[in-house]
Amino acid sequence: MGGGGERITLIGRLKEKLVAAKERAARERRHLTGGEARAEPGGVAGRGRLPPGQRLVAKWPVLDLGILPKVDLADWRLVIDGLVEAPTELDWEAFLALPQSDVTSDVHCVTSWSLFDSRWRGVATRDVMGRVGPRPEARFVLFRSYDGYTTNVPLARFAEPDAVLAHGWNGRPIAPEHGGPVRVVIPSLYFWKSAKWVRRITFAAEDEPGYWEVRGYHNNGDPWKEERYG
Ligand SMILES: Nc1nc2c(c(=O)[nH]1)N[C@H]1C(S)=C(S)[C@@H](COP(=O)(O)O)O[C@H]1N2
Ligand SMILES: [Mo]
Repeated sequence: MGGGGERITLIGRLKEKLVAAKERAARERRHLTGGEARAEPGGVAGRGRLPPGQRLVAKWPVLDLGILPKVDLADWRLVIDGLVEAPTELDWEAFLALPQSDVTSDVHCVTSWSLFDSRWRGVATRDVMGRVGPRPEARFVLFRSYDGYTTNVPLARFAEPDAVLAHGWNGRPIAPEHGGPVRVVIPSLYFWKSAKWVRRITFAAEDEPGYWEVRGYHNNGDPWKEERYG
């Protein structure tokens, strides 16, 4: 066997180890503190800006399944389907032709780091909804990504005004390892709910737990309620 094959096997094993470690953390309910949110200067009035059990980081960590899907802009497509009036497939040009928004928000990862003040540029999920027209029966939104990852959120979370399909971060294109060309950002939920390399968004009547949700993570994932593990 050539070196390439061995390398793939090694990466496969490292990936299995990483996933196993995260599943173990979920089983042992690690990172659960039950602590109080610390008051932060400049925080939302009446509550701290750092959710319970979180600590602030200065640099944005990379976390994923260890697969970096290569998505050329020429081949990139985003499918929006399910319970909508107008199922849509967007190429890169059509995506950029949608209204573009800039939203600043904080990131809270279940592994307990938080990052303040990311400036996201992209298409607000409300504008996506305006384009496809979800039917009244649609109550959940399911994401599928180019690396095979999946995750699920209630429609109400998807529809929040600061939720965005982002292609820019702090004035630059989102780096491939952080989910570029386009990732989901839903600031009110733990970051595992924000699918990187998103390729399909499906509106549904029924909920469908995603990759981490079936491996011990909480189905809701609200950092203010410390919904880390299910
Ligand atoms: N497509 C995809 N999206 C993903 C993941 C993944 O493995 N694949 N991991 C999730 C998890 S567990 C986290 S914490 C964040 C990490 O995003 P970051 O690497 O940009 O910090 O992405 C989330 N979105
Ligand atoms: Mo994560």
